[in-house]
Amino acid sequence: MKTIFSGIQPSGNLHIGNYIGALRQWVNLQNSESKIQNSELFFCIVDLHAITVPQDPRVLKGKILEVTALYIASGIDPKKSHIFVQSENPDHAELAWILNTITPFGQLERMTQFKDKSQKHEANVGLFDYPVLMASDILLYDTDEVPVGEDQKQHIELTRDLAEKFNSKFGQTFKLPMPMIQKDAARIMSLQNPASKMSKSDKDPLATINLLDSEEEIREKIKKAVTDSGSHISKDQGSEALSNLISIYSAFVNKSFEGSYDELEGKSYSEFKTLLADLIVETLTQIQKRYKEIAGEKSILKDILEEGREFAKDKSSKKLLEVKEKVGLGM
Ligand code: ATP
Ligand code: LTN
Repeated sequence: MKTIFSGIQPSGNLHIGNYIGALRQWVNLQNSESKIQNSELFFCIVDLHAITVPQDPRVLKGKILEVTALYIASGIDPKKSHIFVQSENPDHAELAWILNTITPFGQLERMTQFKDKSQKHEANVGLFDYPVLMASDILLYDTDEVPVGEDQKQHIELTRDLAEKFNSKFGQTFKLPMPMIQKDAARIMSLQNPASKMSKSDKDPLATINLLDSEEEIREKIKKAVTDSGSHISKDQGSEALSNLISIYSAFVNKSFEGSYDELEGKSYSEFKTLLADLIVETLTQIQKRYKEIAGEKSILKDILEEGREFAKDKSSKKLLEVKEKVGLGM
C-alpha cells in the first residue's frame, strides 16, 4: 500500500498556482491510484503553518472551511481521500517538538522559503521552524510520496534528512518520503512579475488568478498580464513572462509545455490571451459551480473533517507512541 500526503495553508485565496502545482495533481493521483492499488491519501489543511505569518483569527476560521470546500470542488473525493485540519490532530505539533531536538540550526537557516518570508514579515521562531512541522506532517503517516510544487522540494529534502538521522540514532522508525513534482508547470509565476512565484500573499491583485475569481476578473487579469516587446509567439523570442503564460496554458489543456508551444507558434499575443482566458474560465467555472453547492453545507464539511481527523489520528498516534518509546519519553 502506498501513502500520499500533502497540504495547503488556509492563509489566503487559493490561486491557479496552487491548483496547477498541487490540487490538480492530487485529483489525478486520487483518480488513478485508487483504481490501480490500495493507496491511502491524506490532504491536510495546514492551519498551524498558516499562523507563522500574521492572520486575522476570524478570517482564518472561515478560510479553513473555504479551503475544504475548494478541495472537494476541485475533485478531491472524501470517500477516496482523507481530508483533515492539521491543528485538530495534536500529534503533528508534538512530533515537531521531538524532531526539533535533532534538527541542525544551520540547516533551517539555509531554507530559501524562510529567507524570503523573513524579509516580508517579522521573523518569528515558528516561521524558522516551519519545515520541521512539515516534516512531522509527512513522517507521522509513513508517507511514500508528497505531491507539491517545486518551491517545496527543499523542505522534503530536509524531511528525508531528519528521518534518516532519527532512524540511525534510535532505530528504523520513519519511511523516507519522495517529493512528487510534475515536470511542466511546477512553478507558476506572478502575472505581473515573472521573477516571483504566484503567491497567496502577493499584494498586487493583478498578479494572481484566484480559483473564486469571476469571469470578468479572470479576463481582465490575463489581458493585463505582462508579456514582452514581441507581438507573435515565436520559439526564438521566449521571454520568461510569455513562457509562464504558456505553462499555464499547457497545464489547463493537459499537454506538455513543448507541445503547447508548437501548437501556439505564430499566434498573436492577443489571440493567445483570449484562448488562455477561455480555458481558465471554463475550468474555474466548473470548480465554482461545485463550490457553490458545497460551501454553504457547513455541517457536511465539518463531518468530512471529523471523519478525516479520526482516521488520521488513528494512524499518527501509533507512530507517535513508537517515537516516544524510542526516545525514552514518559513514565
Ligand atoms: P504563500 O505564498 O502565502 O506562502 P502559497 O501560495 O505558496 O502560499 P501554499 O499553501 O504554501 O501556498 O502552497 C500549497 C501548494 O501549492 C504547495 O504544494 C505549493 O508548492 C503549491 N504552490 C504554491 N504556489 C505555487 C506556484 N506559484 N506554482 C506551483 N505550485 C505552487
Ligand atoms: N509547506 C507547504 C504546505 C505543507 C505541506 C505539508 C505540503 C505543510 N505541510 C506536508 C506537503 C506535505 C507549502 O505548500 N507551503
